[in-house]
Amino acid sequence: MSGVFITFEGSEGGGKTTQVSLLAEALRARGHDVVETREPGGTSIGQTLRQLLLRPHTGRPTDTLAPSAELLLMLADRAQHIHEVILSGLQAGHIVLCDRYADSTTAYQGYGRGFDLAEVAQLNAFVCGVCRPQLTFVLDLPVAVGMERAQERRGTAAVDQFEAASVSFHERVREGFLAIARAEPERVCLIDATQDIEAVHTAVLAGVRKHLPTLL
Ligand code: Z5A
Repeated sequence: MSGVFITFEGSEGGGKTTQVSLLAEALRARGHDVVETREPGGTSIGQTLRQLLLRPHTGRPTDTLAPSAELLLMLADRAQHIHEVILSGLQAGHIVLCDRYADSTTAYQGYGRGFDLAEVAQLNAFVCGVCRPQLTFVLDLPVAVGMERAQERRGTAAVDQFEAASVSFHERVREGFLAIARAEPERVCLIDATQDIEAVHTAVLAGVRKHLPTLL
C-alpha cells in the first residue's frame, strides 16, 4: 500500500475534527490527495450504526446498548469503513486522515467500559488487518475542559450514551489514551489540547514533519 494513514484520537472536545480539517488543508496545499473520514459513521452503513451508538440517552434499559453490543457495533463500523473507504484510499496512494480509530476502542471500551485489554487488542487486530496508522495524534485535555467544549458545541441537542457517562468513566478513557501514547511513542504523538487551535495545529504539523518528513 502506497498511501499514508494518520489518525486523531483523544477524549471528547479535544479538537480532533478541527485538526483533521486543518491538516487536510495543509497537505492539499502541498499537492497531496487527502481523504478525510471519521468513526463511527464514515460510510453510509456506518451512519446507521452511528445513530444506534450515539442515540439520545434516556436512562431506560431498553434504550441503552449493552456494553458488549456497543463494542461489537464499533468494530462492525470499523470493518465496513476499512472495506469501503480506508483500504481503497491507501491502495490509491492517498493520505487518509481519520477522526478516531482503533485506539478509541481500546480507550473507551477497554479502559472505560472495562473489557479485557488483550481481548480488545485481538478484536482490533482481526478487524484492522493491515490498516494500521503510521502516525496517531492524541489530543489530550482535562475531562472537565473537554466536556465543557462538547456541551457548548452540542447546544440544546440531546445527550448521548457517552456524554451521559460519569466523570470517572471519562477519566479512565483519558488515562487509556495516555497509556497508549506512553506505550507506542514511535507511532503516537501526544499533544496538549488546552492550547488554542493555531498552537495545536502547529504541534500537529511538527509531529508530521518529525514522523513522516516526506509529507511536508
Ligand atoms: N467511540 C468509542 O467509544 N469507541 C470507538 O471505537 C470509537 C468511538 C471509534 C463519537 O462521538 C463517540 O464514539 C465518542 C467516542 C465513541 N464519544 N465520546 N465522548 P463524536 O464523533 O460525536 O464525538 P467526538 O469524537 O467525541 O468528538 P467531539 O466531541 O466532536 O470533539 P472533537 O472532534 O475532538 O472536537 P471538535 O469538534 O473539533 O471541537 C469541539 C468544540 O471545541 C468546537 O466548538 C471547537 O470549535 C472547539 N475547539 C476545538 N479546538 C479547540 C481549542 N484548541 N481551543 C478551544 N476550543 C476548541
